[in-house]
Amino acid sequence: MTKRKTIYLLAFLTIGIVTINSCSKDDDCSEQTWYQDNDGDGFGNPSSSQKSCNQPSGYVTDNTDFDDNNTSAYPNAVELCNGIDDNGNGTIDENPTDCGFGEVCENGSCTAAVTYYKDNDSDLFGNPGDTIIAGSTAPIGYVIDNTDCNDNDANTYPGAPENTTDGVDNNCNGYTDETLCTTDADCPNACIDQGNGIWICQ
Ligand SMILES: [Ca+2]
Ligand SMILES: [Ca+2]
Ligand SMILES: [Ca+2]
Ligand SMILES: [Ca+2]
Repeated sequence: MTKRKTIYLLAFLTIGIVTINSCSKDDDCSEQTWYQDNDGDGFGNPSSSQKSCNQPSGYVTDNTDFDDNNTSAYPNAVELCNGIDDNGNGTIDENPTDCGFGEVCENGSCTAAVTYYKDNDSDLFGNPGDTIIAGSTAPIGYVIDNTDCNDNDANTYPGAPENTTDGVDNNCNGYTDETLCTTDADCPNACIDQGNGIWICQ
C-alpha cells in the first residue's frame, strides 16, 4: 500500500467513525416538542414551542395554558374573584372561592351581598316575594324596595293616589277606595283614626 493510499484509507475511516458516532447520538436522542411556560405555572403555551431532546429551560410538555402570562390561570385552576377566567371554562369569576359568607363577587372584588326585589311594573317598588342577591349595583329589573303590594300594576304602590271607585287598594295601605284625611274638615262627616296612624273619612 502506497503512502497516499494509506492516507486516503485513514481519512475514510476517520470520516466513517465520526459519521457513525453522530448517527449513534441521533439514535439515542428522543426529540420531542416542548411548550413555553412563561408564567411558570407548569402549563405550556400551545402557540410557542420548540423541538429538542432535552427539556429547555422555561419549557414544559403540557400545551394547555390559555393564559401564559398569569400564574393563577390554567385549566382547572381555582376560580378567584379577580375579573379573570382563572380556570379557562369561559366564565369569569363564577363561584369564586375567595369571597366570604355574605359576600358576592362584583367587578372582580368581593363585596357585601345585598337582596334586591323584582320590579315587574317599573314603579320602583319591589315584589317582596321575588328576590335576587347581588352586590352594590341592582341587577336590571330589580330594586332595593320590597313594599309593592301589586307588582303588575304601575299605579299601585305605597303612597300612590287612592282611586276611590276602582275597588283596588292603590296605595297599599290595606284599605280599599278609602279617602285619607287629617281632620274632620277633610271629610263629609268625620275623620277617624284607624288605630294604626291611618286616618280615614267615615
Ligand atoms: Ca403557563
Ligand atoms: Ca376569576
Ligand atoms: Ca313594582
Ligand atoms: Ca288603600
